[in-house]
Amino acid sequence: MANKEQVIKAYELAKEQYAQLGVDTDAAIKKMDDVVISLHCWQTDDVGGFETPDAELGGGGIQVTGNYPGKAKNIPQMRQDLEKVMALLPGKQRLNLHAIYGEFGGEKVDRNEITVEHFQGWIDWAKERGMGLDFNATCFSHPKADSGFTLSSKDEETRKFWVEHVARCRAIAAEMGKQLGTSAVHNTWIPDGSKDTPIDRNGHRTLLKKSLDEAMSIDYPKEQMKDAVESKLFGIGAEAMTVGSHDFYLGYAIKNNKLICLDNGHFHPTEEVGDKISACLQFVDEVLLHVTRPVRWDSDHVVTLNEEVKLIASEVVRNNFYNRVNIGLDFFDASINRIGAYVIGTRAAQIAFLNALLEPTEELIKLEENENNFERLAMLELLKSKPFGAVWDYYCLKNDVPVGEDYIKEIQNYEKEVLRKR
Ligand code: RNT
Ligand code: ZN
Repeated sequence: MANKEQVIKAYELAKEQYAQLGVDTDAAIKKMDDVVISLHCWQTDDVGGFETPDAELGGGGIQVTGNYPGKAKNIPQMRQDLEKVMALLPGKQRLNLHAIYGEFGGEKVDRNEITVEHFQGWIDWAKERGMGLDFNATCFSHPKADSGFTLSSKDEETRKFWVEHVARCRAIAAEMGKQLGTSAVHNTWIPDGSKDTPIDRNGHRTLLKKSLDEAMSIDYPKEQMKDAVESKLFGIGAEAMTVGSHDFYLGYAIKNNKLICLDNGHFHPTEEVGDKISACLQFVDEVLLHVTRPVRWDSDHVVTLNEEVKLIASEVVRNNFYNRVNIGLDFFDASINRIGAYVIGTRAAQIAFLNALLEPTEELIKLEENENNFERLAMLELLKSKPFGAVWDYYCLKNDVPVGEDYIKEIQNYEKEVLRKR
């Protein structure tokens, strides 16, 4: 168990060291209130959802690997897991739901039939906890997605089916935002693409644009819901062409003032999402982030504190983009304890933000403007060995959540007491 006095002592020393650089650690901790992370619900059960008791992720070019015991098998278990996760996280979270996680009461409710009543339980749950919700249409794991095309399908019945689904999901998101008093981001990601070289790229993109226009024909107040569209480079089984590419959606978002969703697993490995934030925000009001960890491809590994995530956090912090960047997570790992995956990944993202807040940004900009580029690089290197962990531990202590390695034991106990008994 972390020793409280030691954590405080270490923090006091760290505070002095950062003060010498002109960084106010107390202010950095305070600013963490503005860093609200939306927890993706789908790590609880490997993107299965509860349309049927044995629902599984299917198609769509995304994949879950692993069969670690203890996954949530129903909504009460899912809520229990999410409550455990949140009890181990400092700061405030939102919950990001997918449409397949409705409470369908054992009935067959198809995607073009869902309504807010299937999500009222979630809204009430979120309300009790003072949390916001975000939402996603689910355009995969469905027979009508098996052809590899949904909103961009040339089969009119299929296309209309998915238009109806997305339109309903937006209405549900608006109702969530209205009841909870905090705007829900509704994100549209579709798997559409082709394994081999297609001929009619243009035909499918024309249809996607038409479908988005139809699905988004109703305008909701932005205090209730905000639309995001998520691009992708390629998926498994859709290697040759993705209909909803970055160029496509960035264009769509700018033209229609929608949010562009940047998932850092969805670009060429040498591209950096951190670099895209300030580029996109010149032309759209807000962006949505899907923070993830691609390993060689869009593998959705648990987020860790790497250079990619640090740059993303720094770009938000340096530019005060807290109100323009919505932070969501997107990973699913079934090979390790799922609660552990959430806690590691969310804490890694939070650590990246706190780390970014402990930077003397104004000083660094001065160095840059004076072309003191040796000094700028030296400072960036020196910052890496500052006692950042002491500030993080103190932040956890202040939030009354496990400090340092203490969360490991908690998760082991939860596994023994709850997960292994499922
Ligand atoms: C898929 C997208 C998408 C999904 C979730 C489950 O490549 O990243 O965001 O991961 O909707
Ligand atoms: Zn994503």
